[in-house]
Amino acid sequence: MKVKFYGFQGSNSVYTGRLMLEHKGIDYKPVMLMPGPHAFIMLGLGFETMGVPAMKVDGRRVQGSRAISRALDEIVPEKPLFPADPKRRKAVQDAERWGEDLQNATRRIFYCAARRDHSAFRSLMTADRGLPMRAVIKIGSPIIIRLAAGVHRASDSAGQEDLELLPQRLDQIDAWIAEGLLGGEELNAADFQIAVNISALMLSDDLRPFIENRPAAALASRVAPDYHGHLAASLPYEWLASLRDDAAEKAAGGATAADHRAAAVPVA
Ligand SMILES: N[C@@H](CCC(=O)N[C@@H](CS)C(=O)NCC(=O)O)C(=O)O
Repeated sequence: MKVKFYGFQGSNSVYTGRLMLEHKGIDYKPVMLMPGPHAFIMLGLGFETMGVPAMKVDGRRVQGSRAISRALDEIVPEKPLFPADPKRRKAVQDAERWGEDLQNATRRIFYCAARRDHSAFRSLMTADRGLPMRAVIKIGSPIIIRLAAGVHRASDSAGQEDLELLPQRLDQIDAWIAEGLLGGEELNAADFQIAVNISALMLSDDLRPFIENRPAAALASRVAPDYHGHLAASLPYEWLASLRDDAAEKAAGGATAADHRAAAVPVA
């Protein structure tokens, strides 16, 4: 079997795809592209959209992390990414889809930070690349950031909303870990989809303090330990209010921000 895997350095969804290939023990040829021009290369190669990750398996094209997880279980049934039991399978599929929303939110937050500090973008996109690629990305980063933020609708208002929702999303991940849907003995497709994004968020000096003591952080370091790059603090202070409130409420006695919000709703 000949497998070619297309992506670019620093992408959260590409990292998910790579980890799943490695989990299956599949020998593959990585084709690492330059972010930006990758979009035209993907179309030129006959893929349906410009997005990565994607792979060719003996000439068959598979594009997108959720299509990749399904194709990998077809190709190599061992170490299944989706459990056989129908109820658990459905739960993993739903959590994986939910994880793709987290992936989109993570990308939008990243572009909001990168707009404010271009070195954050360069740090992720070139962590493992040689000098020539670093130089090209340094010159191209302002335009790539603008274009990619546009493609991914990473406006400031969208990023701010994603940060407001982050405590709820982290609580959901911690709850899934507690019930064994994530972080079990056998890793599943949702583990790979979700843990990568926790690792990505923890590259940010703004966000790491709100995540590092949670079960989600332990899952991230088990599943996705080698996300390289660094985002220095750059996000506006007020955008982190819901994370600060949530941390303060948890420190004050375990009641969650959601409990407080519910208590604040007047009962008719
Ligand atoms: N949700 C998709 C993500 C695809 C995606 O947006 N990939 C980015 C890289 S992080 C990309 O290629 N963006 C450029 C584009 O779609 O034009 C997946 O999980 O595969």
